[in-house]
Amino acid sequence: ERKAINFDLLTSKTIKSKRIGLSKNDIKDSFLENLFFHIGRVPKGATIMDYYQALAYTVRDRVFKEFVTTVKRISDEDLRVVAYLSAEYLPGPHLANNLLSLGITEQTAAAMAELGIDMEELILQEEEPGLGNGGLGRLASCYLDSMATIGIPSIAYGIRYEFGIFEQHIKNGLQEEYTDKWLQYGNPWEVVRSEIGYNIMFGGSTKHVTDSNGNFTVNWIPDSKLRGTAYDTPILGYKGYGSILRLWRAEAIDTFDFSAYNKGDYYKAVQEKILSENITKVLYPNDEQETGKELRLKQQYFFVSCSLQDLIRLHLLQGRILDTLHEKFAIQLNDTHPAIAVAELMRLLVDDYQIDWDKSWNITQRCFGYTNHTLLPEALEKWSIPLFRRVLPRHLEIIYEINHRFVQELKYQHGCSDEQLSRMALIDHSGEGSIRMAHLATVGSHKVNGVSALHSELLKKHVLYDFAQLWPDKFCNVTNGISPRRFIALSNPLLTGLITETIGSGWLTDLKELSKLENMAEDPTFQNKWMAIKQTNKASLSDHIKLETGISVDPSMMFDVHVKRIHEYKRQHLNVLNILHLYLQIKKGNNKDMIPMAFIFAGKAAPGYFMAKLIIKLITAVGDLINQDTEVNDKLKVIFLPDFSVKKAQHIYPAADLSEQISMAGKEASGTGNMKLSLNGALTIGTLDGANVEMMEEIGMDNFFLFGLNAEEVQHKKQGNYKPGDHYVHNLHLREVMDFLISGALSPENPKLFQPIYEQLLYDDPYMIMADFESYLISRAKVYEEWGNQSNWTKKSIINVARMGKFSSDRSIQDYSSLIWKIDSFQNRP
Ligand code: KOT
Repeated sequence: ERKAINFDLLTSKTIKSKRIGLSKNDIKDSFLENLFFHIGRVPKGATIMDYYQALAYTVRDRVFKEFVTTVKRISDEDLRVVAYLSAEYLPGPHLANNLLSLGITEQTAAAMAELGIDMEELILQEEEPGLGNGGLGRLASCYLDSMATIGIPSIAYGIRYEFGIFEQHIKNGLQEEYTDKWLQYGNPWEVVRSEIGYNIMFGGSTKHVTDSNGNFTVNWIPDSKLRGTAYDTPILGYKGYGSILRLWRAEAIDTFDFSAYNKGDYYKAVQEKILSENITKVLYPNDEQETGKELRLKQQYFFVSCSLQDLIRLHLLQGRILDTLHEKFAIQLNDTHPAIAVAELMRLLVDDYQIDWDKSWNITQRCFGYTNHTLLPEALEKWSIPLFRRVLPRHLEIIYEINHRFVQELKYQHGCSDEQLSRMALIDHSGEGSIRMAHLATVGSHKVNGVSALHSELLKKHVLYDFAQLWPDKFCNVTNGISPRRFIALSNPLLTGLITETIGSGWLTDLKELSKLENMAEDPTFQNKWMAIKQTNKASLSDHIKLETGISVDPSMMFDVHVKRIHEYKRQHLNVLNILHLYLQIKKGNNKDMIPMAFIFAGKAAPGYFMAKLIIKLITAVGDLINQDTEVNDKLKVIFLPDFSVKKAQHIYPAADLSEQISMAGKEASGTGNMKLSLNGALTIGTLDGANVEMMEEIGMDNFFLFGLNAEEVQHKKQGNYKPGDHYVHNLHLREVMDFLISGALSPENPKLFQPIYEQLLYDDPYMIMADFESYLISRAKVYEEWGNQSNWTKKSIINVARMGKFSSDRSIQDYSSLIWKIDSFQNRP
């Protein structure tokens, strides 16, 4: 029994001013102290990286103060907490965000300036943690920002990948992948908690035993064990509360296998360490593509088991009993990547804590909520049963038992037919058999949500139809949102300044307040300021493009932006077909009134995704053709910015005039880039897909360039006899660009290079590019017309921003809190 230190001591005056004071001088003192005593440098020998680290530690102390204060409150008031489980996070660089949240950007810049240091230069040193593939990981980070801002008690769990998403280089127009060494200079934002670690078991077999008292228990005898250690990064909300990102790293339990070592087999002794550490070595770089790899299953189980063991420890630490776990924790599953948690919690409760099955199941179901992020069949996780049995034999038994009880219930309580049973079961018996993780997550949760109104409807209509029929109240929608702090305040300081000087600063935590800008939409002075800011942001991006690619882009061109993962359903190649169309028109001399346009692409392709990589090659080939041709290059530019990341995105969004959101309807669950671009004043050209639908509802048809088939029409056409070739025959423009695609002009050294794209579009066209081409061109014609009247365009840009209030991640988190978690924010508490 240790006596706790009086908490007030930690926030006493002396400590406050010395260690966590927010004045310019306090910050300067702390910075120097960190430079000398933490980094161990004198200014003469210090590198810019040392300076960055010294500042990062300075800021981290102040962030920790807020975090510790929040944790104390949660503990004292015994509050209910959200545990967010996600295999991916994309927080972006921390330094500038933490300065903003603490409200110390100005005094820190001044403190650095007094030392002759340019703070902006330090900010640029930071390597961002690329611990995710795209939208799903970034959403998790926006949600963490919002939970901390509003004051939803929370802890976010994930994997500390040693190598995050690969670094993308473009060589000869092709993507090359390099390892992301984000930890090579250390990570000043994290604290290792060596004492917080859990043993994780894999493989082996199970033994069912009845002890002398007649109690039945199951022993899992694994064939390997390793340890997960916690690495904590404090997350600070905007002028708000603290939260924590707790990431697990896999380690060997013993560094050496001593029996092997003693026999002289040094190599084998170290091998175990290497194998253990493999689990958290690298992020799988596939977005919405299931891999079925054993290591991936191990990653998922590893982080889920660590996280659940940690929650149980925290629960018991508060002096509670496990019967009340669901009252104190709302565990949210970010897609099915952590869905094994349903079986793992059952194992912990039933096997380790000897709670009976029914009670355990009740606790489990009440703990979990499941968010589905995609309807793409190739992304729905299934684990082959032989593989699963090899890695998690006890969990297979538990899943069989859950399945058995579920099927019985369906049969005898609900009178389901055999077809229904086989459609809904957790096990798919076809082939070698597999486990349907979306079904496990649905059955094991009390709420299931989609990420936009359309997506949630389609989820109930197709992928989880039978479940929605059975349990209509289990299903709900929470439309995605984005953090206005990161995606305007940090990314677009000029626009932030103008908005704040016009309507005050309340909008940063209550985005609906942007509606006050509506009054200004037609004010010529305001419009001029708005346009000037866009122009400055474009000039800055243009400099960046020149630096990265060597290509000059005139900032007076329209910046047409298409940035996101490269995927056929997102239809970057539809955009390219239009660019080729414009090119051919210029070549024919039909370019009198043509608006000069820069097409800006960025995004990574999964390393094994042939078509996506070919699309990158196509974009760069079109760029090579156009950018060098003096007959066209004052009218058109095509840019592919390599290595898209949160950092780079923050640079691109503020400079966009037009946002391309052109996925085939029914395929993009929500999209969040659409929101980021619109919030920065870009107008959208898009289909009725994902959150575009709701954006258009908010923004109004007149301020949105809509085109293409809707989800129902897509469905209908697919079921009918869709012949993409008909569009080729009937549309002259389409025929011209398709013919050009395989003319060899784009790839003289390999004339057949783009034939796979050509043939797929003409004979199969799964994403209905041919069907939507004409409509896309008609909508684009409206874009050009509107662009011609710059004052009108600017008015629409202002209206776009003014009506984006709904898409704050703060609103999304309020929705999760009231619909799913039943947790009050600190803001709503007495
Ligand atoms: C699925 C499997 C592996 C890795 C990622 C996914 C994934 C990503 N599933 N959905 N997403 C995207 O999630 C975003 C956040 O909800 C959505 O905005 C976007 O439409 C999804 O494609």
